[in-house]
This record gives sequence, C-alpha cells and structure tokens, in this order.
Amino acid sequence: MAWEASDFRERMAALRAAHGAVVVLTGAGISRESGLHTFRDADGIWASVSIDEVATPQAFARDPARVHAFYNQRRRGLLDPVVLPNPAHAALARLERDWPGAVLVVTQNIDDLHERAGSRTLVHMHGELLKARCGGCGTVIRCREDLAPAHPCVACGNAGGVRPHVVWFGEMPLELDRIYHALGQASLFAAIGTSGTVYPAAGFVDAVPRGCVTVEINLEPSEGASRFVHRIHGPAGTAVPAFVDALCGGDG
Ligand code: BJW
Repeated sequence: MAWEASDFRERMAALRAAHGAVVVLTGAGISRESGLHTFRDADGIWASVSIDEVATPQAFARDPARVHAFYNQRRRGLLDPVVLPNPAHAALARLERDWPGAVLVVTQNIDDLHERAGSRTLVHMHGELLKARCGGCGTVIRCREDLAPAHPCVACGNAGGVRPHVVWFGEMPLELDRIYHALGQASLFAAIGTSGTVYPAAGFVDAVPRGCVTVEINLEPSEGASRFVHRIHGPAGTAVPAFVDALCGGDG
C-alpha cells in the first residue's frame, strides 16, 4: 500500500511533528463491513428504492407513511445487535486519541457507529437516524422507536410534522460552517468509503489549502478519485487501520 512506502511515512511523521490538522470524510462504504448497505453499489439501497420515493422533502409531504416505513426499517436494522463498529471505525477513534493535532470526522452516514467506536469530534452532515425532528418547531429528540405520521411533537404538540432527523436531496447539510472552517485549516484530508457523487461532500477535496495531503480510501476508484493525491483501493476494515498506523507511526 502507498502508506507503507517510506516517503509517505516520512511525510506523515513531518505532519505529526507539526501537529497538522486532519479532516476525515466518511461515507456508507465504511459501515458496509458492519452489515449496513451502501447506496449506489449493485446491492445498495437505491437499487431497490427510488430516491424520489423516500429521500426528498417532496416525498415526505406526499407520502409520509412511506418515508417513515423506509427509515423505520433502517433504524431497526441499525439497532440489530449484530450491527457493530468495525476496525475502520475503531481506527478513526484511535486516530483522534493518538494524533497530536486536531482531528475532525465528518460523516455522511446517519448511523451511530463512529460514536460507538469512540469518535467524539464528529459531524453528522446528513443527520442521524436515531434522532427525530419536528418540522414545525425544529425540536430534535432522540428516537429509537418507529415513527408514524400521527406522531405528536413532544415540544409543540403538533402532529404530522415529526420527521427523521436526516438531510434529504435539496436540503442544506448540517454544520457546513464548521466543516469548511476545518477544511480550510487541514494539513491532511482523507475521504473513506464514499462514491463522491453527492455534493457538497464530493467537493470538500477542492476546499482544502494548497499543499494539504489528500487521500482516498475506497473499495474502488470513486467518481472524484483523480482529485486526490493518494488513492488506496481496498476494504475499509483493513485499509483504514493500516492508514492510521502509518499516520500515527505504528508498525502497520
Ligand atoms: C467501500 C466498501 C468497503 C463499499 N470499504 N469502501 C448538480 C451538481 C451538483 C450538485 C447538485 C446537482 N444537482 C443537485 C445537486 C445537489 C445534491 C446532489 O449532490 N445531487 C447529486 C446526486 C448530483 N445535493 C443535495 O441536495 C445536498 N444538499 C445541498 O446541496 O444543499 C445546497 C448546498 C449547495 C452548496 C453548498 C451547500 C449546500 C443534500 C444531499 C443529501 C443526501 N442525502 C442522502 C440520504 C439521506 C440520509 C440517508 O437516508 O441515509 O445521504 S443520499 C445518500 O448519498 C446519503 C449519503 O450520505 C449520500 C452519499 O453516499 P455515499 O456515502 O457516498 O454512499 P455510496 O453508496 O454512494 O458510496 C459508497 C462507496 O463505498 C462506493 O464507492 C463503494 O465502492 C464503497 N465501498 N464497500 C470501502 N467495504
């Protein structure tokens, strides 16, 4: 792998000595080995469900029961005891503990596997499956149960507006100011397990300063692979621990 090369390790040692800031973007591929589906692979979610049916505000307005059913099923899947963080999630939590500079994990995933693995400095830019939000008053609550259209908001009492706390197409992703601020300071940017098709996340690699080391880790070249300096193609569960070893000066 590229990061077993001595020049990559030397570059990482220099970044470590300088306490360089790290931003890691993750996508559905990092949770695949935990048993969760990706979106755009052959067996992915969009192969069996249409985006227009479940992942736009218009879909929710048209048929909230259908959209709730889709997210209820995914929430139950996430809460299945067999779904656990894998070595890639654990490695990123270790990076946050061991790296001497700032580390921000920005995930497009709505699962909670990064938190369960121990990541603490984390942005869920596309929301969280284990939360619900009132479309009327904006109150966000924890949610481990099924939702239904008649579900009343605990804060304002209105029924009908409670929705999954997720970002659908056409909606603004969350905490973008914080993300772009971190990208603007990054010495290292890594994108892991994302197809690079959904914006603005797909454009983050272009928002880092000149000289920032950029790394793609994905099962196969993503749509934006050519925009990264280093490209590692393999399963996240083995590639990410090796990458973190190289960053932190471990034996790999
Ligand atoms: C492995 C692996 C293993 C497998 N190891 N790897 C035209 C141009 C530009 C933009 C637009 C445009 N028209 C419309 C837009 C905007 C639109 C957009 O990007 N559309 C594109 C489709 C063109 N974006 C939006 O609407 C966003 N909002 C927005 O833009 O607001 C305005 C704005 C503009 C500018 C600045 C700021 C704001 C909102 C996007 C919301 C996305 N929502 C979803 C669903 C909701 C959450 C949920 O239900 O889970 O989020 S869609 C879905 O895609 C989900 C994901 O987070 C997202 C990204 O998918 P991801 O993670 O990349 O998964 P996959 O399946 O695509 O890829 C997985 C990869 O892993 C693959 O490559 C595999 O090979 C790999 N893999 N196993 C390593 N073991």
